[in-house]
Amino acid sequence: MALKETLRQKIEAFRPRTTKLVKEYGKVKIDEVTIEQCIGGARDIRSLVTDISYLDPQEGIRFRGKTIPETFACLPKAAGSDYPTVEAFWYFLLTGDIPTQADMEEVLTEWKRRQNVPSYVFDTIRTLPRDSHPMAMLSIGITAMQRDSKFASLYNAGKFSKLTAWETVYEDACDIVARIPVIAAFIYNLKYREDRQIAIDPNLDMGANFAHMIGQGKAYQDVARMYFILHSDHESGNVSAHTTHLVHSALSDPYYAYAAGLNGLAGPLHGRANQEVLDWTIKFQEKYCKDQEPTKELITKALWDTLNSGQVIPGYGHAVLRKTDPRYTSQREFCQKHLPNDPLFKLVSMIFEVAPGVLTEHGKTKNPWPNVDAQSGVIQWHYGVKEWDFYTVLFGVGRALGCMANITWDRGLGYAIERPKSVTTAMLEEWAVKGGR
Ligand code: CMX
Repeated sequence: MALKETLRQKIEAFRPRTTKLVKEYGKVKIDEVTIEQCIGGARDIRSLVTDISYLDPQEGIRFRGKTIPETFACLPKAAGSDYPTVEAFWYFLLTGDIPTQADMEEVLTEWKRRQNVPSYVFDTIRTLPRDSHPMAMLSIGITAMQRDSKFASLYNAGKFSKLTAWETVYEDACDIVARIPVIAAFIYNLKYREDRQIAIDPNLDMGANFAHMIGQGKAYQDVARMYFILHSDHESGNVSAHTTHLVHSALSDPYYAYAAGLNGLAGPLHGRANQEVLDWTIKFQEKYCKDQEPTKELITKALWDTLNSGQVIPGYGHAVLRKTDPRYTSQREFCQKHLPNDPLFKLVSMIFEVAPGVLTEHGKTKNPWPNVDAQSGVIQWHYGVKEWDFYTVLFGVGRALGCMANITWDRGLGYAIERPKSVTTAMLEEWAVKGGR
């Protein structure tokens, strides 16, 4: 396949850069660590490398050097759509090159070949209680597929080689990104559509096929494409990307690694925030807006009630960003174009006007601006995907693209097992008195 060959050339051409940095400049300092960072979640410590995306605190994410609007503009589009196919984006994330139409179609054909999920995966998910969280179902589905891992087979056969192991990681990565939307659609139909499953349409690209498989029409196709691309990657330190990288660094195969990443994504401070946002907003509507229109005063009160009860405002704040998340802005622009009069969108827009001020007055968060999760659920809700505990699964389908592209490169460049050093509290106390280590 041409993509794999392109990737091979790129990885081989790139390797000497990493080798040279370690060999010749390995002792050059690029950061120092404070006690606050050590206790406070390693915030901002530069200790991970990725060339797939970079997150600037002011500007937001760039995929392979391009902003979100630039990314959407430069890639081949789905037929009759303003949005690129997810397949085109995958090629771009992996290689950094803008695919031609032919490159994109090759990925499309390749994913069709790979997307048949073994029936035992569905059987495994079906045995779970129907009220299991869909993220638990997704994670179990990915773990169940581990027996198919080509990387694990290679390792078990004693054929692991540092130079070529990335090839089977790539194979697993492609299988996972091709199959995960099919598993997600299965979970959706199992949980919310009385197990009425819809077969794959082999003529559709990934986003359109996902729309088809959850019983959605044409209008939702771009929602799926946009959603999966926007949620794909956010450099390497976030919980899902970092967990996937960490677990794979032990040479656990991509199935184990991504199931672990999904388990991290399921946390309310990370991917589950999109579910929490909808929950918060709908409860607000039910409590305050039965007989009246929402007002800024009512929203202000509800936000303070949340803060005063010790909870966070979901969808606001970020560990790295210090401005409105461009992934929020991109989805907001979609709403302004396609659903400007949706009452929930209007309410979310009003929250956007009020929440940053409330959070600033509250005085704790370093970033009072909205993140990706503040806007995403509204779009799903508008198109009839109202089961908000499913929203993190959608995030997980998109995040697979970034995590899988990253671990393919991790193996290509032979990154080491991750193993930071821990210290004791007594050591920190001693160094605190001495003013340093
Ligand atoms: N509402 C209330 N308080 C908030 C807050 C929010 N939205 N965001 C941050 N804070 C608080 C923190 O809880 C922390 O309080 P303590 O000092 O009492 O522990 C303080 O402000 C400082 O936090 P910070 O340095 O600004 O933010 P962190 O890097 O620690 O955390 C994040 C980042 C995203 C976990 C946090 O902003 C948050 O909890 N936001 C709400 C949940 C959310 O939307 N998560 C999704 C993020 C995007 C994603 O990964 O999907």
